[in-house]
Amino acid sequence: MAATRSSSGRSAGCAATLLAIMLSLWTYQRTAGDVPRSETGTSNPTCPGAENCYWAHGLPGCNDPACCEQICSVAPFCCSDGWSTACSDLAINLCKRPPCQTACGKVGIGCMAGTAQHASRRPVGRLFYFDTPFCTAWLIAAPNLVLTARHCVGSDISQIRVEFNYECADCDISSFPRPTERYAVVEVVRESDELDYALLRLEGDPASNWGVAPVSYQLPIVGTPVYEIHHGNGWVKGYDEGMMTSVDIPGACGGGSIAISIGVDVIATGGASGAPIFDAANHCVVGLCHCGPPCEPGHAIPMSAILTDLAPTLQMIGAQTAPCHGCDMAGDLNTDGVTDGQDIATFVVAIFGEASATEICRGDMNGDSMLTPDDLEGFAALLIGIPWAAR
Ligand SMILES: [Ca+2]
Ligand SMILES: [Ca+2]
Repeated sequence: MAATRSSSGRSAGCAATLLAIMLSLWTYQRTAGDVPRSETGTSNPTCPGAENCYWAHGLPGCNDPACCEQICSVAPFCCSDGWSTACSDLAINLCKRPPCQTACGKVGIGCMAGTAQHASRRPVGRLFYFDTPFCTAWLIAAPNLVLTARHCVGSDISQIRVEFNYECADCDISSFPRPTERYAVVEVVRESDELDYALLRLEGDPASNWGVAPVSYQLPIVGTPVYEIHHGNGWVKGYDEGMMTSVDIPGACGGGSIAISIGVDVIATGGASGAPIFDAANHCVVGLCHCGPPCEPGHAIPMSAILTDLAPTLQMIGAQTAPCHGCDMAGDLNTDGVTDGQDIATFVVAIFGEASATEICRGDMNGDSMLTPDDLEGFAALLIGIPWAAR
């Protein structure tokens, strides 16, 4: 979601960056003197600490020994008083971050491999402005339409790119992200300040490879379990889950023109703006990440409002969004409305290949949120008409 929109948050970030540059210059001058570390006596007994270096947690030190030493040598209060936002900003700027580290301590999407949540990730990309990762965007209609937050769209659209596949295959933060594909934005099709969204057209046909996310016209009720797939901090694709906590009218985060937003206790942080919020029951997008404080619960714009506003435009340009099939048709993997023998081939392909979220939620007969050969027994029972109540 958005970085906090308050001016104090923004100026604090700038000040931290300036401080980081000054401190790194100072560190460079110090190390240029070639004094061996063992003779300086600066090794800090607090390092390593218990918590991560890249976000504030209030405990002294952080868990990467080299990074902890480095930061506390230039900012001793990080090891004495506690790891504040100033310390995590320094770490982000000065330390060598593990390539598969995700923002705010959230789960990397690779940790979800095999689940329907993981299958929802492919249409989600990161948005660049002048080669800086800035926000999250996702494919909403074939062949090339993406949705993001309006406040993510800079004035020079020739400098906007959307990159897919910046994610890690598993939970190992020291591994390396997958190869990516980047697409230029060629047109802003429609945008709204009131609903903080922008519909962008990319070059080419990215949807043929990355798919599109199904969208829901329903306003979810408070308490609905949701999850978010995001590029918080502009880092590798992360995952966060929670629930819808409120319906807010008018908008949150000081956005006076915002018509409606929903509260969600999934993260709001810089870079996650524009991320899709999925309904955990049917894996359809119900919200667009809008604003909130760093690494804290925030606010989303409901897709029901965005789609109502977008419908005439989509109709005019002949773009079709993916309908929200949900999980209500158990066994109907080819989504033709009936569960019969024609679903067998799709079922087998989905088990042994990469299943879509719809395929997983319709084929997961034993209720473990995964599609595996263990689900075949329940599927067979369904086909021959034996009641199956495992999920
Ligand atoms: Ca079927
Ligand atoms: Ca299963």
